[in-house]
Amino acid sequence: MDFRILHTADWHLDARFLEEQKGILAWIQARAEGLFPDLIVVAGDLWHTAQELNDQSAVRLGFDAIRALSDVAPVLIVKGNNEHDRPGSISWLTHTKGGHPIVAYESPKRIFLNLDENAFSMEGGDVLIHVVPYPTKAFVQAGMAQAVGIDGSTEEAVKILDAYFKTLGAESMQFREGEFEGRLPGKFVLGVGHFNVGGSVLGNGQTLVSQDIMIPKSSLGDAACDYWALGHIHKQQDFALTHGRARYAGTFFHKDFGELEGKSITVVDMTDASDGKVLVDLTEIPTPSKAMMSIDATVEGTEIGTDVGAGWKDTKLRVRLRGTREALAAVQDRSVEDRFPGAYSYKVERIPSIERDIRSKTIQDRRSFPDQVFDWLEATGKTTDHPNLVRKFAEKTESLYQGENPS
Ligand SMILES: [Mn+2]
Repeated sequence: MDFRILHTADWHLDARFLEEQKGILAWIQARAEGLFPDLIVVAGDLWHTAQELNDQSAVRLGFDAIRALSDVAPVLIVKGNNEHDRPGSISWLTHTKGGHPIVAYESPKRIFLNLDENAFSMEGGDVLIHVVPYPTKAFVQAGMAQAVGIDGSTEEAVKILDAYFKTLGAESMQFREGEFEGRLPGKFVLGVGHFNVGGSVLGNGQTLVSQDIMIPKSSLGDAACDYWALGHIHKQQDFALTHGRARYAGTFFHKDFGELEGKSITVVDMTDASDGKVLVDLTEIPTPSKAMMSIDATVEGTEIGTDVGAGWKDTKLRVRLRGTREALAAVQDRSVEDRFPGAYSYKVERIPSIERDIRSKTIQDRRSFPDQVFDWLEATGKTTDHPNLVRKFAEKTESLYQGENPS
C-alpha cells in the first residue's frame, strides 16, 4: 500500500496578509483535491499571532481552510511557537469536523492513521505518527521529561530531547516488527514536528524571535521515522537522517522582504521497496506567491541613484530611499514606480540620513564604526573603564546599521 502526504507548514494566518493568504489557500485547496493525499499536515505556526474574534481577523479564514482541506483527507495540525500559536489556539480545532477527521495537538502525542478507513486511531493502524509540537524549555521539563522518566529540573533540555527521540525510535521499531525483513509491508512511520534542526538554513527574511532549542539531526534520526514533516524554518529544504528523511515544507507565501526563493507545498509519497525498506519521494509544488524584494537607493538632488541592482520584475518591491529630508520630500512615489517598472506591487520608505555631530576628516576616514566611537571618545576628552563593552556595543550598532542580525 502507498501512503501520500500533503505537507504544509508555517501558514502564519493574520489580518495583515489576509487577502493573499485567502487566494493561495483556495489554490492549495484546488490542488489538494487533484492530489488525493491520505493525510494533510500543517506543521505548526498556523497563526501569525493571537487572533481577535471578528470579521477582520484570520480566524474565519483558518477555520474555513482547515474544514475545506478535511473534505479532501484527514488533517493533522501541530502547535508552533508561543509567539505565533498561542497556548489554546490550536487544540480546539480537534473538536471541529469536516468530511474527514481533524486532529490538532499542543503537546507530544502518538497516534495512528488507518489508510483504508481514512481515520485516526489511538490503538493502531497502518501509519504510526509521532507528533512533536514546539518544545520550549518549560514544555520539555513538564511534558517530555515525564514521558521519558527523567527529572526535568536536573537535566539539560537537549539531553531530555535526545532521550525522548530515542524512546520514539523504540516505538517506531516495535511498530515495524514482523515479517518482510523486520518490517510489515504497508506500515509507515511519520514524525510531525515544529522545531529547529541543527544545520538547517534560514531564508533571507526570517529572524528567529525566541531562543530555540537546537535539535541535532542525529537525535531526529534516532526516532527512526521514515519521514519527518517539519515546520519552523520558512525556507523549504530537506535532509537525510541516519534513519529516514526530513523536510521543512516552508511557508506557502512570501512573508518577509528579502524572501526571493520560490514558495511551495510538498507532496510526500511513501512506498514499499522490494527489499523491505520504505522509499520516500518528495515533490515540490510551487505556489503562486510573489517574491518580496527590498532595494536601497540613494536620492541626490531629486534623482534616485543608479546603483540599485536588478531583478525586481514581478516582485513585491520595497524601495528604501535614503537622503536628506529635502531630497526625500522631492521624490514622488510615482517616480519610484517609473524608476522600477514592472514590479507586482510597491512600498516606498523614506529614511532621512543622520547628520553626524563630529565631522572631523580623520574620523570620517576611519573604516569601522567602533573606531569612530573610540575617536569620538578621545576627541571629546572622555574615557571609559570598559573598552571591550564599548567595542561590542559599537560593533552591534554597526551590524544593525548594515541591516545584519547582530547575534
Ligand atoms: Mn513560522
